[in-house]
Amino acid sequence: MEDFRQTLRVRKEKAVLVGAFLPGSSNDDLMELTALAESAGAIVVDKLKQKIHSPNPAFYIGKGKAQELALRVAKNGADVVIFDNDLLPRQIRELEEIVNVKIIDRSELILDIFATRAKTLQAKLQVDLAQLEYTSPRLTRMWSHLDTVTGAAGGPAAGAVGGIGTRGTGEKQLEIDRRIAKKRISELREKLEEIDKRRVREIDGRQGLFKICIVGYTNAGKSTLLNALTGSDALVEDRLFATLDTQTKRWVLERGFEVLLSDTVGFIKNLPHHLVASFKATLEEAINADLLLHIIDISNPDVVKQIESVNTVLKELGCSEKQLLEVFNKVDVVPDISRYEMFQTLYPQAVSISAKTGLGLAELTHAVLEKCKGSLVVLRIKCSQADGKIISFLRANGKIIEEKYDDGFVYIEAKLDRHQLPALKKLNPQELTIL
Ligand SMILES: Nc1nc2c(ncn2[C@@H]2O[C@H](COP(=O)(O)OP(=O)(O)OP(=O)(O)O)[C@@H](O)[C@H]2O)c(=O)[nH]1
Ligand SMILES: [Mg+2]
Repeated sequence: MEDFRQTLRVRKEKAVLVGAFLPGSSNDDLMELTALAESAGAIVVDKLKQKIHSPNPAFYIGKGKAQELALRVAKNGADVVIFDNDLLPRQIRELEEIVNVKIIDRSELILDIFATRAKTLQAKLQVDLAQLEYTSPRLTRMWSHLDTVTGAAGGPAAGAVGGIGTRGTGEKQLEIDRRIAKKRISELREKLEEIDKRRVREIDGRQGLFKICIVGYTNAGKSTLLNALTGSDALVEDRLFATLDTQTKRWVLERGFEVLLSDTVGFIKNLPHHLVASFKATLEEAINADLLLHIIDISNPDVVKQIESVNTVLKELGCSEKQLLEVFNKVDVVPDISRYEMFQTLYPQAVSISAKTGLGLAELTHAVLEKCKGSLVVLRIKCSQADGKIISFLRANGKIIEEKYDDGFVYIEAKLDRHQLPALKKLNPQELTIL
């Protein structure tokens, strides 16, 4: 049998999409899969759908449908078939035998997109790890895949992989593959742990400021909002998973009141399990945030499912108890006003904005300020007049209510975010009373 799965990349390849719908699952025209395939660079040439009662163990879809698929692939001169469903390695093999081109499932496609978008070393390592864990049992030969791993992340395993890769196939080869994969997986885990430790230190260093994290379905407008609120230039694109690396910026809510705002990787329904696991560090901003802004693309017909998926991922991350503010974005292009009004009734607290036009951003800032202020404390402090650090800390991070000078000392009454207390205490004021 020919080996199609030497690389799972789909860039510039002609793709036929397949969706099998089980009872109860929505028959959704494969819109999201189309967007995903295009995001990965493929050209969609045909789509095939089938309602099934249960997946066929050999082909997932029915045998007759698999034969029809083979004909349509041949007719379109397609290079790849992309399934909306996650397939077992056996199903991939059997389908490839009938269809004669590479078969990829939804998780592999998402992993492929992540692999192309990863920019920082951490994101690259995370994608490599997820790909190795998910994909390696599915490859008949792994060299080209391991080559991409090596190309992306580098590392000492590089030479060894290249050498062995030239030695031909067979059972023995498969065993060697598995050993290499296992070794590489543990190397990647170690490297990620190192980076993780460094990140924890960085995050500690920023302790004190109120932390807000933008979460939401991919393409909801998270990066656009970060840019609009902080004047930064995060990448904005009309494609799924434009952002893979977290960016954190300072956001001045009002004079003297600054918070940290982070943009994160977008969520998607049925996010491959391995990806959630390996992206936990990237999503640390969400895990550590004091407030989550859940950006919802209210113009999207699939908005209900998107909200559910985001809530599911937040739950998996242990964030379901966090303070959260829903933000309806893209109100400038809402297609159906009555539907939008229904959502407003369902989420009475939600703030409506257009990150693109700036509509509603003042209201959003106000709503966020209210949430932050809920955590303000009033405190009285005594410190030496010569101690400029404490005074400037309070001026920069809090609101000074009263300031008196007496006998070489300063007595200050100020409002400060509760989360900034540890940072203030580190500056060793002579007396600190919380009122
Ligand atoms: N009409 C309209 N388009 C918007 C609005 N906000 C964002 N967009 C567009 O939506 C697309 C996605 O925006 P991004 O900011 O990249 O979305 P994201 O949530 O960061 O997406 P990922 O990083 O891919 O998860 C871009 O084409 C934006 O121009 C809005 O308020 N109105
Ligand atoms: Mg983004």
